[in-house]
Amino acid sequence: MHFLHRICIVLSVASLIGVPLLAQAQDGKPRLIRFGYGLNENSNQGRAVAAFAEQVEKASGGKMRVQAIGAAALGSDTQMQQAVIDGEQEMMVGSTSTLVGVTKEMALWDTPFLLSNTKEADYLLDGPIGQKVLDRLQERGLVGLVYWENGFRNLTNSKHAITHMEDLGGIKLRVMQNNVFISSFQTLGANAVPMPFTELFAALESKTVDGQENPYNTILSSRFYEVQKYLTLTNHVYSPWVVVVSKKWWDKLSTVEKKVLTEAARASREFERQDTREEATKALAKLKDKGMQISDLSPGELARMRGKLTRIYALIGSNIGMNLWIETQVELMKIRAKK
Ligand code: TK8
Repeated sequence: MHFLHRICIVLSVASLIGVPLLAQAQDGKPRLIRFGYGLNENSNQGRAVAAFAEQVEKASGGKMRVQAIGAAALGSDTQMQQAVIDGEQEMMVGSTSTLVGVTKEMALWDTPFLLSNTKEADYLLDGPIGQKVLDRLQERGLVGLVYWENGFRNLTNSKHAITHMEDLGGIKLRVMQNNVFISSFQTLGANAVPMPFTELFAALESKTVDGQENPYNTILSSRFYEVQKYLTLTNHVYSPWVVVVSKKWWDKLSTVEKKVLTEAARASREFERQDTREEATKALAKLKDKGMQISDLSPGELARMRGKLTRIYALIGSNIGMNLWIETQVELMKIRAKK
C-alpha cells in the first residue's frame, strides 16, 4: 500500500511537470509516428532512424514521438509503402528501387553505373533532379523527405568466384522487385529472381537462390557472410534509400510539426551518410575476416559489363521519360566538368 502510494505521488508529480513541457497533440497525447524500416536495429539504417527519432522528440519538446520499428517487423518495403500510402503507418525508409511500382521515375536510380562516386550521388540526389523525382511521390500519396545512402551495390554468391561476365551464367540471383534490375542481370547472363529483402536470408540459406547484391554494410549487418562465400567488387549501381511520410497523415499536421520533421530529416541525412561511409570503409575488411573470398573485376571486364548494360538505358528512358533522362545526363556533365 505504502509503496503504491509513493508511486502515485511520483506519477502525479511527473504529470504535473510534464504538462507544460509536453504540449500535446489535440487528443492530449504526444503524436505517435510509427517509422518502419527493413534492416536490423544494428545497421546504418537502424542507427539513422534512431537519430531521427531523437531529433524529432527534442525539437518538438516531446510533442512528437517516433516509434522506430526495424527488421521489417511491419513488413517488406512494398508492404510498408502500401500501409504508408493508406495512412495506416506514418513513416518508413526503404530502397528507391522498390518504389518504382508506385512512382516510375524512381527507376532513374537503378541505372547501372549512373554515378561513379558519392560526390556525384549527393549532387544529383540533393539537387533539382532528386527533388523532381521526390515530388512525383505526392500524387501517389507519399511525401518524400530526403534520400539516405544505402550505398554502392556489390555481388555475392555461394557457388563460385565471379571474375568474368560469363561466370554469372546459371547463377540464381535475387534482385529487388523491379524490371530494370531484372533486365540488367538478365542482360549480364544471370537468372534474376525478384524477391523481397525479408525473404532473402532464408532463400540464400536454403539455396533457393545462389546470390544477391547489396552494399558491404548490409552484407555485414544482415549476416549474409554466413551463407555467401564469394564477394565480387562490382559497384554496379549506387543505391539510395528514401525517407517517406504518409500524405494522408502529413496533410493533418501543423506547419510547425511539418517543420520539425523536415528539419530532423535533413539532419538525419547528414548523420546517415557520414555513418554509412565510415562503416563502408571498414566493412570490406570485416567481411574478409568473416571468411568471405573477395574478387575484383579487371577494368577490361568492367568495361565489357558496362558496354552490355547500355541497352538498359532505353528501358529506363521509357520508364522515367526522356526529358528526365536527358536532364540527368546534363547535370552529370556539369559536375564532371567541375573537376
Ligand atoms: C531493406 C531494403 C534493402 C535493399 C534490398 O528493406 O532490398 O536489397 O537494398 O536495403 O531496402
